[in-house]
Amino acid sequence: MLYPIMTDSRMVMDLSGIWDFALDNGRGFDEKWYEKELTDPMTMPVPSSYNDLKEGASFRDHYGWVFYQKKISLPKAVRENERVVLRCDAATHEAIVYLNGFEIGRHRGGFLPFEFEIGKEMTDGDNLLTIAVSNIIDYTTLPVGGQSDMMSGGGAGGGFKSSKRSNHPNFDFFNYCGLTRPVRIYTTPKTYIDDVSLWAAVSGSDATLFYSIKVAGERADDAHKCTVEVFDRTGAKVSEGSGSNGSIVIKDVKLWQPLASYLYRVRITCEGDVYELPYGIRTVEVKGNKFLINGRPFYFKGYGKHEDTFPNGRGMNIPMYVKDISIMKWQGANSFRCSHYPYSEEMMRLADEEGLVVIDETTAVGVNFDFGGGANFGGQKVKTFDKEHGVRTFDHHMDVVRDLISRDKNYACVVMWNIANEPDSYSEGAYEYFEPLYKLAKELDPEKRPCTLTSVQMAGGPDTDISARLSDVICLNRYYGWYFGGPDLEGAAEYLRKELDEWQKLGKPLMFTEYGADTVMGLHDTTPVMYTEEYQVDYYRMNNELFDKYDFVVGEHVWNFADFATSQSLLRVQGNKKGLFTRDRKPKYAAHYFRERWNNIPDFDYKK
Ligand code: BDP
Repeated sequence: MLYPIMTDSRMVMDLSGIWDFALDNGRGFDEKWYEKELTDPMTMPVPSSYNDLKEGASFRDHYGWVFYQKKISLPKAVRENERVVLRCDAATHEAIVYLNGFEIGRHRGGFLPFEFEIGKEMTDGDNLLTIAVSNIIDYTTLPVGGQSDMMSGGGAGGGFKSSKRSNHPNFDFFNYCGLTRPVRIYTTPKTYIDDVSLWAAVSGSDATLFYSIKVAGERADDAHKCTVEVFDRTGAKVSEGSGSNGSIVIKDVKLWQPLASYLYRVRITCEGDVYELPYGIRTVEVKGNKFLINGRPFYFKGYGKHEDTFPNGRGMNIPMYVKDISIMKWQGANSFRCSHYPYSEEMMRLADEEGLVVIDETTAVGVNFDFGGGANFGGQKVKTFDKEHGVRTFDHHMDVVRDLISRDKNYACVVMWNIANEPDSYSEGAYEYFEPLYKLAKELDPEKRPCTLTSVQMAGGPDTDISARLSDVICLNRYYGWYFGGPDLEGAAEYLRKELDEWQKLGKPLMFTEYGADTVMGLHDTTPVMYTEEYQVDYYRMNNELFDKYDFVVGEHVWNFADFATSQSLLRVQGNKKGLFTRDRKPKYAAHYFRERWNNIPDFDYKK
């Protein structure tokens, strides 16, 4: 799906601002709140998560639907002569869109865009736009929610069961929701460029740029006259071609490099529609036990992250995106992972422009019933892929892979697709569940980027974890010295060494996509104890010393870039405290330790 932009043939209208808002009291749909203006609405900014913006636990933890409303209008000439599209960049986790009381579409999944044509439904004067958004998570949604509190350490103990209906995330981040990214109206001509796929091959100093353009709308089936023009950073045209499928050569290509981005501008003109996108040319390849970018062995230095800031939760926060990338560069990092869902397109475009390398991830977190000792159906232990009671996420998971690749395939920053975070990749049914997802990703990605899943510690080694068979790069989330073995760092190191010895035999590259220790800023000790800033540094030193000994370890992503909000539990002190930075981006002691380390590790050829 194309990012909405203004061109000679397209307009974009941003609906950001204060909307009317109401929590559903259980009667919203019966009383058809979407048919008329909400009574006594609250004020609510879009884009944002709503949870932390008003006081009280019943508001923050509201379970179910909410209604957003705004009046919109457009000049008649635009409605009649153009194709008018309403685009919602993210509604967490499900949305139903109404215009003037009529449903115009619905969408499942909270982190990817969706759009509907609305031109024909719009009338003169005000039009009432209502977007109902649900935050319910269960065994059919991604991320996955449960019927009992499934996170380890979560909830009150002693067999206490709350009678309150509420969400029980099977994942470790606060279930922020709402219209978290922009809602926009854009126009195109009636015959329009629907999709553009670009990919490139580099040979010597030249590149071949391949393109495939999809035209849709009124005259979709006619023969199309498309032109493709490529401009360099100075605005000079460096190549051009015609037709909706083809290839062109770019002489003396300037490659997109980690931390040295170079973006061409590709302009497509087709049947009166014009679309432009920035495009970086680079190659990615897994060869032996190395991860190559532009033919050279790359070492990932960086983080697992969250879209998480106060008070807008997972709401788009452009200044913080810019600040985060600035901090990453200060620290000598070169990459991050979009844990645990696709990030906003603004962040992806920024990463492309700033040269940050990105591992792009689906919303599949919590596809694992082992957390908290097994999913609880009246005390029975249920297997994740149990035919009767297991997850029902597969079809939706396929859709998410499809939509993620459709949205992000043209970003140079994206070097790998992560199919799922810490799924059950070790029990019966796992291979059958995951193999088609990997296959689909390879099929759909014009560039055929490497695919992976980030493996949970319980998955064990290559004998038990199906990732060994499916992943191009083995990605491990490991907590040796924290959940496992902490505070005995020496003992934990022995286990980590043994595990690395096993994986090494596989001959694939491996990276750590999570490792970390909760650390409350301001807690110190001369002899480190858990939760102090000194322990966090000792923990990382122990792990890093081992990573450095293995040449097939191609990267380290700490968990986490910054502290972040979670559900409440005995193991969470006002959130997850594994950040190198606090939630407001102040460095802990470990941030300085990594700054020193990473500034001395080259991006390429670290391990010869
Ligand atoms: C891993 C998860 C991550 C958690 C982290 C932790 O992938 O989402 O936040 O552990 O426990 O299991 O801090």
